[in-house]
Amino acid sequence: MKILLTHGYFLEEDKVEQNIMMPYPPQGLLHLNAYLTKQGISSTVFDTTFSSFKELTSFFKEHRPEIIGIYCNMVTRINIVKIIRYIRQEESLEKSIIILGGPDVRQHNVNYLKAGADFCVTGEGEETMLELIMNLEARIKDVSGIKGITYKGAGVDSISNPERPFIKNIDDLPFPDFDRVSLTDYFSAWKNKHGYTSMTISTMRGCPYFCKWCSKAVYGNSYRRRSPEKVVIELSRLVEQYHPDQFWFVDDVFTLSKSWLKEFLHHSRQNKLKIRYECITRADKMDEETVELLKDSGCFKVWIGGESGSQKMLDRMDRRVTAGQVREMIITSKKAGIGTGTFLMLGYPGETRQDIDETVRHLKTSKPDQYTLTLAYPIKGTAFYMEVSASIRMPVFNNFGDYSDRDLDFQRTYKPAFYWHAIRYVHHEMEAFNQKPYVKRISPFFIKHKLIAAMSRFIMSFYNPL
Ligand code: B12
Ligand code: SF4
Repeated sequence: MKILLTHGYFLEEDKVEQNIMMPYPPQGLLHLNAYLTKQGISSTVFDTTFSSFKELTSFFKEHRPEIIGIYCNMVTRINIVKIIRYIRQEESLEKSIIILGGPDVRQHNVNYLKAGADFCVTGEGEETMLELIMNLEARIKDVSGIKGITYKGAGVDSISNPERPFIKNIDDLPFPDFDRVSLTDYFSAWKNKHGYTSMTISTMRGCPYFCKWCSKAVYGNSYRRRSPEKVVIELSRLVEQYHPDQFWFVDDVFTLSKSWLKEFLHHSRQNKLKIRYECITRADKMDEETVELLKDSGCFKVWIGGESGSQKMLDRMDRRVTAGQVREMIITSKKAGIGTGTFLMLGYPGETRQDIDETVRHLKTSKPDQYTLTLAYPIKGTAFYMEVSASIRMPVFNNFGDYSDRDLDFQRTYKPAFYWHAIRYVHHEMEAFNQKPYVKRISPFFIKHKLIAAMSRFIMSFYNPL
């Protein structure tokens, strides 16, 4: 059977990313493709990132794939539904079977089936996709024995088979093949914007923590890790084949295991692997020794989950880390010469003006090189979503396929407009703070930022908790 794997992210539609310009190939599809190839099943990857809806549909019409596998996340949902509807109304694709996978599927499988998909694969995709394809190729209609799928049943909207257990040894999985996408397009985009190139690699699946807002739809709370030897072999091949200037480890908590990191460094040295990389981790899984290991193995930037400078908020999120630990590890990493970034969010339930002030103080004390600030949004399936579900306001166009979870609003501490000013306040306060000391008091930039920050903070004071 002709099998096509694709997704629904089009860079041309994403104005924000066009400005940031740090695109990466779709790892999930490449992992799936590599696994199927190893099992003797050939599949084509159509990477939509640098393409368009029109090009994708022309490809469909020209090649008429019998199986179309699509990766779905909450943001691309809108395009995925559009793609499904297109396939369903296109006569030449009448026989195409649509299989969906990825993080958005678990909570919305019934909606995706209603939109026209045939199968939804929850969790890890490799083994389920293989079994499903083998069934379809053998024209076996009974799929009741295939774990991890949801499908339409006679007289019912959906039937969900039991969950598939996680793959025990992820070292057995083949390396993704980046030749299946146009890496040249990715590298050109990076080079033009930043002057260097970057690639991703995944070494772990799952995370054993319980942060209430985090979606665990694919890998749950499992923690499985590839051996450092295998990771070094994959990295060495990628360096030899593609010569990227740096890597991003897409792992949830890169420093979760210190012994893994030690072995990783050991094997990197043994194989004379020299890379530059950035990674994400938690402050409670770091100490001075970890920072040294990061540095010695090539880490140039560590992103440390921060979320809030207020301990009250961290506890409400069930982060299981202290704001002090986060500050300490940002400072320690900087001292060791590693760049630092931290993620912050505003508008989590229970957050007050005082908590936002604490977040600003937290940033001023730890001085990370970079931070991101997001207005908290509840992803379906998370504990955060459950907590606020009674007050969730659906977007005006609330048909599935018209909105993503990012568009969901709920009753926060203050009215929505408050957060517009709060985000402005944090950004401008920090811009002013980050001006070089000698120009601080006279620079027009400093004065501008300070004025906007003061005005925003002043306006914030007029809002009372609802
Ligand atoms: C890397 C990453 C990104 C990169 C993506 C780069 C790229 N092109 O790969 C960037 C920075 C762009 C990004 C952005 C966002 N991300 Co992100 N990201 C991740 C991260 C850390 C790793 C993804 C990854 O590569 N995993 C490794 C691969 C192998 O796993 P996988 O993709 O899940 O694939 C497996 C299965 O899903 C399945 N599968 C995948 N595709 C298919 C297709 C078929 C047909 C089948 C059957 C199965 C299948 O099989 C695969 C192998 O088992 C995950 C967290 C995580 N640990 O997974 C979050 C995650 C996917 N991101 C998330 C979010 C929320 C976002 C943003 C919305 C954030 C924001 N506010 O902007 C944006 C959305 C961007 C967009 N427009 O699509 C959420 C998704 C939640 C959800 N329910 O949809 C996650 C799960 C983080 C979290 N825990 O909350 N992200
Ligand atoms: S936010 Fe990070 S540490 Fe927390 S559960 Fe998600 S992946 Fe794990």
